Amino acid sequence: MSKFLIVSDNHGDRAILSDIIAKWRPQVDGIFFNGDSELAAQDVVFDGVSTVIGNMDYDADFVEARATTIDHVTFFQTHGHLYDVTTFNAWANLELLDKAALESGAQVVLFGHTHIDGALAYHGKLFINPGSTSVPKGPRAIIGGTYAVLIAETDKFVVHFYNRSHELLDNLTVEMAR
Ligand SMILES: [Mn+2]
Repeated sequence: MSKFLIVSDNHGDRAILSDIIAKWRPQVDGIFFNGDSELAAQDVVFDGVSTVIGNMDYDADFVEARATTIDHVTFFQTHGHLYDVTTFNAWANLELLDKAALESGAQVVLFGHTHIDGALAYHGKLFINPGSTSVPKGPRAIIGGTYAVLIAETDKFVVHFYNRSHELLDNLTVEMAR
């Protein structure tokens, strides 16, 4: 079993990012930050963290997208603004992300940008937006901010969402067979 921390869109709220990463670092096999930190790419908070650039990030050291394989799980990670993820009347537009994931052979697609938390099995891949830790939007904005933890078991993926106090939001858990 492997575990991965996924965080996004803290928009300058360095304290919550630092808090979440400090709490989970000893327990996870990988940490992903999906953009719009408004921090420097070399900020120590990102030590050992896989990052990408958001539309509100201005440090050219951030990459636009990346594919990463950890413990036999291949991730495609990007913020989302370059893949047209924003849409009306739906959680997200996954069309371009889906294409990019196919090209990189990814099983799991990580994005942010919309600030709307969620996870969805689509075209045999698992799409995860951890939501924004600090500027949440969408039907669960009242939670006040979320992040996600992916558990990769031999036969399935399980996505858990947490609030800023690290409390499990167990009604949001999503599973997908591998
Ligand atoms: Mn954002």
